[in-house]
Amino acid sequence: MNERCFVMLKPGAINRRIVGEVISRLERKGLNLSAAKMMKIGPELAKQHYAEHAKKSFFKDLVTYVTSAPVLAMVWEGDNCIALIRKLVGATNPADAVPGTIRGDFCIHTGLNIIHASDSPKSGERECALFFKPEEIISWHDEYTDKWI
Ligand code: IDP
Ligand code: MG
Repeated sequence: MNERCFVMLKPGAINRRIVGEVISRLERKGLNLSAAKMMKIGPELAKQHYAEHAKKSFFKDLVTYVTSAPVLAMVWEGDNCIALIRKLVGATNPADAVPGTIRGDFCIHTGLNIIHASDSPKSGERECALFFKPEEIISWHDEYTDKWI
């Protein structure tokens, strides 16, 4: 179980009081939460995090949105967890996100889609390292439940 996914609940998730609901979905899947912190991120970190989108038309609005209010930054772990989490999160555009997915159930606008999740193991490692010090990520196992998940 060494794949790590960086998940960030964007300001809308905090503001709308659905943090518990979203975390609950990832927990019920059987994934392990190994780091979490509330952060008010600044433009530097936001730009680094979304560097791949620097030239896109929505970049400025995206940085403004994620720096506008607190976010919840998290690391989740589990076998194949990036693909599993992306499936639970749903398509980027809420209009394409299937009901039952997080974006399918809680979002209307692409630019306000409430949750970020890494899209590959490589970006997972990069993003976890950007937001957390190594000692802040507490990987854990439970012999009893691991056997059943
Ligand atoms: P992802 O979050 O599903 O990985 P990306 O393409 O990596 O999607 O885009 C990062 C974020 O940028 C999206 O979650 C969304 O908030 C925002 N975004 C992407 N495309 C658009 C767009 O066409 N208009 C407005 N915002 C966008
Ligand atoms: Mg992305």
